[in-house]
Amino acid sequence: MSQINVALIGYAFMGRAHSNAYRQVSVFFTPALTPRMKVLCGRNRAKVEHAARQYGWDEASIDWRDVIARPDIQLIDISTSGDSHAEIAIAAAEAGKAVICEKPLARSLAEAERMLAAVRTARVTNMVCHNYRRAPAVMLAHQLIGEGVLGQIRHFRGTYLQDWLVDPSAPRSWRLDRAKAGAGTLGDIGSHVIDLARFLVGEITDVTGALDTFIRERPLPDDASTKAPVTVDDAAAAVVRFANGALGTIEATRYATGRKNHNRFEINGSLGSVAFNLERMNELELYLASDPAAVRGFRTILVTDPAHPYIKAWWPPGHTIGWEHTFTHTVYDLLEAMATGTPASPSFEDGVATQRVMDAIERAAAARNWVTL
Ligand code: SOE
Repeated sequence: MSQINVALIGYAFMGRAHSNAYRQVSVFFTPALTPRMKVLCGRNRAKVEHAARQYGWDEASIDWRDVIARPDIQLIDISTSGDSHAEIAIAAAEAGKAVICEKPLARSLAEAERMLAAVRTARVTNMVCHNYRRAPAVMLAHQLIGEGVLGQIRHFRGTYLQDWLVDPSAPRSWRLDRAKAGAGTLGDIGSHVIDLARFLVGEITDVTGALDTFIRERPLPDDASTKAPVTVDDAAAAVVRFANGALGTIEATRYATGRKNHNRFEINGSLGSVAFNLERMNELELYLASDPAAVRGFRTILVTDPAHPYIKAWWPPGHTIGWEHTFTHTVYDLLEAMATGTPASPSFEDGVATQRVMDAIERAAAARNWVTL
């Protein structure tokens, strides 16, 4: 088993989640490549040094360009705010490094396309971190749909509901600034729903939608007495058509009072349906029209059996797993892709496809019409 050196840029929420994944992956899985947690990189020296010690990285750095230039680094992980994704990813690709980038891939479709061009030219492994593909219950839904168990897919109904902006005094973080984030709720969590829709049902061909910003100014994070404008959407709703004829709805909001991380989808096919909710992520609901009438109904599968995707590596049946495991699965699959030279998924190409749907929803919302992709 050979080793690769990883550099992670960004040490906040996602940096911590990714660090945990690199630490766990070889403890539970046997990846063909073992990741060495070599360098953690961030802008604030004291904070990044502290985080490096706490998360278990060998070194800390405050200059991502230095890190990318190092010949001993093979994988660059971008867990920064959206405004630096493109610059870092393009530099990493040009230096011949494999890249994994947090979602949404970029702030705009044009930026995402430049990132895709860079990884294509450099022929480096590339991945966008849409970790929910790798919840075992989601992967199981993907398998069932692939095997035709649900028949012809007619509906995708995806909602990602959070409520952390209900309070008007919640700070205007970078996620609410278009210059830094690109899009608001549509990009931050709507992109996950779009990725799941594409993963589970297929390509989206037409969209219409509406966006809204309910609270237009908020206090700055480090100066509560100063308010700054919110320049992104707070909520997004879209109706979409898929190439295979399915009809879908996508809703994302940070104003769903009481909903914390309610990433839920339901898919209805001619032979059955599945439903998943991240807040009960060890379960998949399945309905099969072929069941005997007397017992027909949605059943809840506890997706913790060794027969289920990824579960063999963890605990005995019924010993549930959590949100952070989706990142470990993502890193495991990325390492396997690097080892075998096969494309990682979702790739930057998928990231661009998702970005194209987001862009179309924004255009449809602005023009109040349908947009064909
Ligand atoms: C915040 O809305 C956030 O952390 C997103 O940025 C993540 O992608 C999502 O998985 C959970 O919510």
